[in-house]
Amino acid sequence: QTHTSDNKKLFLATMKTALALSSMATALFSGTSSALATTTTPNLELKYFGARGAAEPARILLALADAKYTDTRFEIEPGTMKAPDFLVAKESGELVMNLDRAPVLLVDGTSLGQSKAIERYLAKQLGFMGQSDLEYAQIDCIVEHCRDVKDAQRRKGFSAFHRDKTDEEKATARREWFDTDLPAWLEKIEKAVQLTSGKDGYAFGMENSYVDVAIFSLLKDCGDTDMEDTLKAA
Ligand SMILES: N[C@@H](CCC(=O)N[C@@H](CS)C(=O)NCC(=O)O)C(=O)O
Repeated sequence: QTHTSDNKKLFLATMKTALALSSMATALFSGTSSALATTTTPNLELKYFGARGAAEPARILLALADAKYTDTRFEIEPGTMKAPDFLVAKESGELVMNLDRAPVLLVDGTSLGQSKAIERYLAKQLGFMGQSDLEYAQIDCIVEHCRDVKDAQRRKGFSAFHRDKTDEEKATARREWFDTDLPAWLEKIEKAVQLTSGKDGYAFGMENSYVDVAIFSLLKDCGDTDMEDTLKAA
């Protein structure tokens, strides 16, 4: 079961929204990955829940490269949040490399855990990590900035998962985040990207890179409740 074209269609549709910073990511699917043409992609299987979550950037990288892979999804039962196939996979030892969690990527049968390690591996394999060790590090650097922003948002603690705050405290934290904190982060990232972008629409150099995927994930792959405010902050 491959979801490459569905993923691509979803992206093309959602990327139509105009954004300042994420105009970098608008061209995400218009280019091709140069390295892919010369690289033989191994047999890949990505195992994750039937949700975007921690696997989506990896799926995006695979879709961008038109790479074939098996997209195994542990479906979550509506209402109960239970995923019986996940429990089966966990019991059978399939998820040991991510400490009994998902995602796990199988590369010709070899198991790899940790979503960020999976993303880096795929980005490198599929030609989205630049042309040299230094470019790799520059790309990695900006991707880590995007991770810092996500971590900072989590620390702000206004999502439904945070039960230690009152609704009023959450509303205040939320307002601060979207009115002040997030715009300040994005302004800084935009300055960094101005140093690495080689062409309008690309955050690094002149073609799609892992940075475009990270920026897209940051701005366009957040939950529905945060989407409008995130886009406004951008
Ligand atoms: N740092 C790990 C975190 C993995 C993780 O926490 N996965 C969650 C889903 S996003 C999970 O499998 N939760 C189910 C469980 O722990 O039982 C990664 O990025 O891969």
